[in-house]
Amino acid sequence: MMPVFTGARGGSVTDGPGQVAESIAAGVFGCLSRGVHKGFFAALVILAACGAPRPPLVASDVEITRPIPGRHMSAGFFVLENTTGTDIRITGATSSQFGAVEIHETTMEDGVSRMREIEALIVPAHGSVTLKRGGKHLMLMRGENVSASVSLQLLSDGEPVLSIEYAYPEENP
Ligand SMILES: [Cu+2]
Repeated sequence: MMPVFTGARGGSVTDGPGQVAESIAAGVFGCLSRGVHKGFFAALVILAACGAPRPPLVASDVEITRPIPGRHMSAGFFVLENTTGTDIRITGATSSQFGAVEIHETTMEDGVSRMREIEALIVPAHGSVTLKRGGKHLMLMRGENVSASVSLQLLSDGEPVLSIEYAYPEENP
């Protein structure tokens, strides 16, 4: 009885950790190599399987200006962080509260501030991009029912990759 028990126990102890380490390594490698390519939902599933605590894209310091009266136009500023090992390309955004959302960049040309639409916003692997006044920003046009909050979805090649919810701060009379 003793030799059998010891043998079985010894075998499981020596094999166990190696297999676990291998499957963790495979899972992490899967996260890094496949996370973004297959789209947001696949990335979520893979990351969840790995036990990774953070989503692929994180938005912080969100500010959306109040629509300009009569023009129904707002600008969106925030920091976008990419927690994955693959660049993420933001190609647009949608919001049910706006007729159109474009990605813009403000530049100075001969001392004059101009803004133009840009094709995509690249959030570099393990890096971030900052949308700010005088730089890249979201332009939200033809706003309706934009009094208390704004809800928008960032798209990567047509697929939603991040929802942003923004509540306007209370206005002090
Ligand atoms: Cu603009």
